[in-house]
Amino acid sequence: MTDKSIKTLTVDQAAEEAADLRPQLLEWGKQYYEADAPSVEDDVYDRVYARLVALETAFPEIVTPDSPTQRVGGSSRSDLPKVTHDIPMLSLGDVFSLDELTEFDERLRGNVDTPFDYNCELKIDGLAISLRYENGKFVQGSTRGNGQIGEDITANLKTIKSIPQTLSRPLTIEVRGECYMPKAAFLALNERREAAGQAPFANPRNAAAGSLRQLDTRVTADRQLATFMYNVADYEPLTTRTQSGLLDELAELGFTTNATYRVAHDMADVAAYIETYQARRTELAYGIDGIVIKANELPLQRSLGATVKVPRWAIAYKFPPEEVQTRVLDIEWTIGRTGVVTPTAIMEPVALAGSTVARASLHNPDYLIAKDIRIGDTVLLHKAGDIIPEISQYVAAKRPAEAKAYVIPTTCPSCGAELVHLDDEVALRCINPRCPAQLAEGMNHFASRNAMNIAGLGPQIVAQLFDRNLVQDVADLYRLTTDQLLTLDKFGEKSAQNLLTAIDNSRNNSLERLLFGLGIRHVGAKAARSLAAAFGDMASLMAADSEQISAIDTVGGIIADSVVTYFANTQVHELVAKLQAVGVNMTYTSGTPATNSTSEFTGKRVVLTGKLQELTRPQATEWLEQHGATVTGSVSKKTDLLIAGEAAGSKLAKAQSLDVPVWNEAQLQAAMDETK
Ligand code: 3BD
Repeated sequence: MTDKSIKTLTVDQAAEEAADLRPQLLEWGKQYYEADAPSVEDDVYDRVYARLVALETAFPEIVTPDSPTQRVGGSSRSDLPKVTHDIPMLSLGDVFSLDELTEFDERLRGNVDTPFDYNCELKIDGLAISLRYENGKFVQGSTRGNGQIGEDITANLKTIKSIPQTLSRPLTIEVRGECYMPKAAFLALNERREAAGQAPFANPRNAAAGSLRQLDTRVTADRQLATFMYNVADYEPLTTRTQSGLLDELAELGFTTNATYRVAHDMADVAAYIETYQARRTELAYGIDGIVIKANELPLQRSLGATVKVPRWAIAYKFPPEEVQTRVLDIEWTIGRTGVVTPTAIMEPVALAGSTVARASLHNPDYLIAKDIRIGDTVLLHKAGDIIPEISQYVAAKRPAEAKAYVIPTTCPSCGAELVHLDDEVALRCINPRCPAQLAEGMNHFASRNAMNIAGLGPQIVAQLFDRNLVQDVADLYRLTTDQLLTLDKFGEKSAQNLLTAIDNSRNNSLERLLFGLGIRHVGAKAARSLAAAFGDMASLMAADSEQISAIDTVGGIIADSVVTYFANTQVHELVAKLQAVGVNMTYTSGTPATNSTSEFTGKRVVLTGKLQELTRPQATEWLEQHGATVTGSVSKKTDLLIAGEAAGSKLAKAQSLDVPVWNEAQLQAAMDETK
């Protein structure tokens, strides 16, 4: 579906469209609570939500009080239930220099009669969370929200390994800390997202926030989130009476705490701590944006109390952002799979926060114009979230006299077609379906892991295939010969053979991989699977109308319209015919039950947890689904079987508490052998 430009809509049309979108969004939001219910891809939700916001912004008179856009706080991406923090989660005052820090210290010492220590902690760049335990059992987890009211993210938090389900002592206690995404997990996640044609996250903090508000907790589980806990709502249940002791006691209870804390007697100690960790910052596996100092005695903290929002007994010292100057040599435009053209600043390479940086995204033309960055400019460069290079501004004093305002291209740098803004998008797009750069990106997506999974076919090879005119579309991949591949850079007999085998094997993929790989707008891996399972083969899907498609559970009108629009295109028909002619499978085979059409798994709800040794998760899932099981992400009363690998944690405990049968990996393998 191509959304109509909002400028051309009448109020009535906008109201009508908004009225269609709202129940869909509310339904998707609702599915989230029913932990086991699979729902739509996040980006689909986000796009539909964004469309509704755009409609309501253009026509404020059409906003209804029950619109999903009207929720308190506004920032929540779905209808997460609210949680009131009985003891509020405070904010933290911050300072940016040692002088200001010393002022804080002097003011505080002036108000306290006796000498006291500080506890110094790293300030983790994550999201504050609160975890409630009753008699040692994890019962509820929430975001900080505005400090008074947060959101219930219990189901998501239960997927995080460092959060204990059961404490080593049966305390009733509320523990607070930071949830974050390690740098390595963040980089790997963004790589996967880009390979799949999804927008990368701007920094680990956003990635962590997005991961905690997933509709599908299996996605959260995949995101490798971690936690450091550092506070309790009320220290009464603990035995310790110091902040440093509190960190030790939390660790004994089973929480992960950050081991780098240090007790400081005076400002010289604090300054030494700051110096140490400012220098080690880039070596740390997680982002930090400063340090926090806290009066170490808990009763002293209590007697000092808080002003409106911030405690009198603690302060954050924010690191000066590590910033360097470098020169912009060029602005490069890259074209994504969907035709979005993105500017990137190419700079003189500089060392910055642990790596050499030569490129920074300028995101879109509006951003570039707003920052007024010109070729030849000297710019200030820092790392957002400690990791993504970002230009903060140009240095006016160093602007060369001849530097001219950058002229945004009007034509595609790859194919020369005119660039356009669709709807009210900030993004600039090339809408030529034959644009080689887009075709190359489309081929990368086609080959990616969740699509046709052609190992070894990466962007560099794809670019060469197009450059040498060896391919024009994805069907041409299946006609490549060894001799042709031998003409590519660094290709020998062996690599050519491996790639041909990988391409050849992908012919037999089940239909959902092909559907996802085609890159139909709004059709993510999950929707592709539902479509393939419901229609069984490509021809049936192509013959279906929007109504038939949207009749499928979990496939909404937006996806249905998009599928119909896609298959209405004659070029698409030609491509499908060509794929068929080269022998690419067009039927759904994943869900076909084995020869003995019913098995002990038919209709069973199964959950996998822990680390499997012999099988991979996807293998186990695929086999179970082929044998009629539904594999879900979380254990509930409805779960029929939990399969627990090594180091199974909370899900195992929950299954045991609900009397859900539990198998180990060997038992699953035995069942697999039996049905062979
Ligand atoms: C950290 C408050 C106090 C308990 C209030 C002293 C502001 C986010 O590693 N201690 C830490 C860290 C954060 C903290 C406290 N200790 N508050 C702390 C913190 N080691 N990041 N924060 N927060 C947590 C916040 N978050 C969102 C919006 C406004 N404020």
